[in-house]
Amino acid sequence: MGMTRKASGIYAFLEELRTSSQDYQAIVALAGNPNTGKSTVFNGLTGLNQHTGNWPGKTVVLAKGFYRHQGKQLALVDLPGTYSLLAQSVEEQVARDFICFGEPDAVVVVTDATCLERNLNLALQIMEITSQVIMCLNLLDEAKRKQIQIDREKLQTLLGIPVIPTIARNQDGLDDLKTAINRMVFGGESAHPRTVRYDHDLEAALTELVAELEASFQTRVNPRWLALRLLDSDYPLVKKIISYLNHNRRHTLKSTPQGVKL
Ligand SMILES: Nc1nc2c(ncn2[C@@H]2O[C@H](COP(=O)(O)OP(=O)(O)OP(=O)(O)O)[C@@H](O)[C@H]2O)c(=O)[nH]1
Ligand SMILES: [Mg+2]
Repeated sequence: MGMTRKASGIYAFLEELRTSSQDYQAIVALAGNPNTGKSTVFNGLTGLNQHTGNWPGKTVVLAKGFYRHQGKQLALVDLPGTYSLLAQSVEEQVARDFICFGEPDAVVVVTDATCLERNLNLALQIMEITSQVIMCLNLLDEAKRKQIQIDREKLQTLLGIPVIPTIARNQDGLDDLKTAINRMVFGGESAHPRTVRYDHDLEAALTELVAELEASFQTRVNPRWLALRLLDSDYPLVKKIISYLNHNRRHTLKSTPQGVKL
């Protein structure tokens, strides 16, 4: 992916990661609601091989680390806890920007098995952006204590993404998580996340816009999600999307999506 001449935000962060002394073959993001055990998973995976720093230009602290599994070296980024990616807070913006424009090779969404329903909101939003998603179903010991049983197989089938049960505090399941990540990133095993469908008029507009985006840009971000956000008219985000798309331009646009100034 190209870099802006004067890198800022996500591009500055990626530049910093790229030029760090550590080699890596893939970038994995850890996302999730606050307090679901993301940092515990992060620490379990990276051990002491980690650094924290500020997100360039914002006062959000972000940890990045590295680990090795089955001969592969991976970089892991511990994103701020968020309930949504329809970003209002700075934390939400940072998490969203990383997932959308950082093009991580996989996103692990860490969920709290004791209140899965609330956590699914963010999981579904991430699944709209990328098909490279794995769910880490954490705090299973707490769920068990509260006599909550989760049918993992069914959840996996319904969502269309791998679901890995963990008790991160005891390191339980973290090896399985690492293997699932490698399978997705290096084994070419893509997930097929369930698609959220909207009403007829919106779907019709989306079909048109998605075709245009696909013809003009090569992106790892789902064009359907980009089209949805362009239709949202969230102007600061639209500006970021345009800048991102300009990095991924296939050829000069003959026409622009309606209402969007390039
Ligand atoms: N019982 C139990 N506790 C856990 C588990 N995983 C994490 N915890 C605990 O849950 C608390 C929150 O964990 P963190 O890793 O800080 O959660 P986080 O998602 O990084 O939180 P934020 O960064 O604030 O969003 C800590 O006290 C952990 O020790 C687990 O599987 N079982
Ligand atoms: Mg944390």
